[in-house]
Amino acid sequence: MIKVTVNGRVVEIEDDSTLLDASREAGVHIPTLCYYPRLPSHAVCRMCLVNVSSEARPQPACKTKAKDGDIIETDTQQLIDFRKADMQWLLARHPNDCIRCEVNGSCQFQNLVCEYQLEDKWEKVPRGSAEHPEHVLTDHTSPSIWRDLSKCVECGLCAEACGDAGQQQHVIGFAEQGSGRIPVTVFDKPLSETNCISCGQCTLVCPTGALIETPHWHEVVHTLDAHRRVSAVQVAPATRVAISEEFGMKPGTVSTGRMINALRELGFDYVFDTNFAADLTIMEEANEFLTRFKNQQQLPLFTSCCPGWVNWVEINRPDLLPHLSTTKSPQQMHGALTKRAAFARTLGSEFAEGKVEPYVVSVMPCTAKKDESARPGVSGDVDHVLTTRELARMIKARGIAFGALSEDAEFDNPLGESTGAAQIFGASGGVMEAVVRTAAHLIGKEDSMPLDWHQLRGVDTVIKEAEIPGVGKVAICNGIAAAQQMLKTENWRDDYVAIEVMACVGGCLGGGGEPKSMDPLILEKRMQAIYGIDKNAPRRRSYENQDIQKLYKTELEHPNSTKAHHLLHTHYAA
Ligand code: HC1
Ligand code: SF4
Repeated sequence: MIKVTVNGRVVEIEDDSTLLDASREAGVHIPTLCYYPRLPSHAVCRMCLVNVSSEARPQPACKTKAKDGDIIETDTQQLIDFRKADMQWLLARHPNDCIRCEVNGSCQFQNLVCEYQLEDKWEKVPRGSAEHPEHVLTDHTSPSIWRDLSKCVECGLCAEACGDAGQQQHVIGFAEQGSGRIPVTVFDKPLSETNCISCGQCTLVCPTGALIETPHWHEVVHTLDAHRRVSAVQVAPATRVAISEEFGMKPGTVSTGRMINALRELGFDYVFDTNFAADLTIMEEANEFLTRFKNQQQLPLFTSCCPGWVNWVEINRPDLLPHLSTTKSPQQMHGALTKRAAFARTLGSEFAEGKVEPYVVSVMPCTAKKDESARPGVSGDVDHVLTTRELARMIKARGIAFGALSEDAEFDNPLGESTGAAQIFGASGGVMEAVVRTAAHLIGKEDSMPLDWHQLRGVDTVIKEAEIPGVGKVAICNGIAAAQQMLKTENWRDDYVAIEVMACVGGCLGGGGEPKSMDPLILEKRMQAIYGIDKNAPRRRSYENQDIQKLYKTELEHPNSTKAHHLLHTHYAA
């Protein structure tokens, strides 16, 4: 440990801490635009410049390591003037149409302009217009991600998140030098024509509205307001452990009940749980795996509920498509059941026969789920996909006091019951653990196998593995970069019988549609909340879900039946 003094306060910090860590420890706030806890600091925005006694000149606090005995000053007039001048320059290049911007109220740049009370008084120099008018600034071609580079503050975080430090897709990189610097795609292609997998990690780190999820919430609000259609919403496992952050609650706060109540206040007629379909996915996928295992075909089986991963395989490794599970993702299963089966039937023959369709919305922590809902073969089963952030925007727009809502509420049925196994889908390793729990039952080894597979959990390990007695080794790729790393090894085909891949580190709880957070431990906190729900669940294996058992009896016959295949399985295309 070392001791430093920040604005007169002495604090003790870890040896390799930065000046920014020291300031935070001292309760001193320093503004940042290009800093994000899980990415390397590159100190380009200069907002965090501070004076430090061991250096002759001001240093960027996000990148500079603190030394024992340092005296740090963050608030001299010179530093404040420098920050203001820097922001003034950015303001002159910004469109400032905040009033209708999707991130109005949660934009780091807007917050700083307001805090420092800057006027938009310099001559405007719009992005891309002067030296390099050829760059495409607005791009709405992707079903998942919108770009508006007129709002870019050149922090570089999108390129980091998409590049070596993050997803390793390298779809976004910087072009030009100096004041014309701009993040572009290869050859300035629209995003829909690039190798973008729609993971949304670039939107998660963008401090402004330059990169956002393709917004659906306006249409959802208008459809609900008109109240002409019977409406149903499903909510993903990772949303309930993160949405509280949007309303100032402690990270890791579980808000299942508040969220259900908010969705009812927004006007949804039925509030269902994606977790129901996660249990059903397990029934189909565990049986699919055991059939492949018996026949020793198409092994290892890759999970396919992460659309970012499916996109990656289709774009980069179509030879692996036969390894993907054909089981639909829970989002799409739930949509199909709501629109065309179990639920539609409860509404009467008009609905069951498809003459009238319920309006179906899903709330997901993921931007790629928008993309997935438009895939050939499943398109139309989910009408609109909202990210966790968009749901929070809707709740705020309607003035619903989320924190004051009761936690006491239940999902509607028949598509609302679920087990702990479904809940852990939201964490990296969770899908595999859920498969193993039910597969153990199917092969008669439930009593000799553990329920908790701690080797498969956690956010820090890139590739996790476990030996399933009598079956073989399974692996978890924690992020798309981990999957790429595994596929470069020689032996993955022989080493494993099944592999789970989630494109975002941490799994869906780290998804590109989750609340933006500067908490370095945010993934751990959300993960703890997920396993807490599982631990306290009365049933923790998917096959124990009573409503799923009923569904097989009344409609689907048995897992992987012809009927189940028709409704619950899909295909992939290169
Ligand atoms: Fe996920 Fe899934 S777990 S993909 O991570 O299989 O998005 O939360 O809803 O579909 O259930 C996401 C989360 C989610 C699906 C499920
Ligand atoms: Fe890169 Fe993912 Fe953003 Fe696409 S969505 S540009 S792959 S970070």
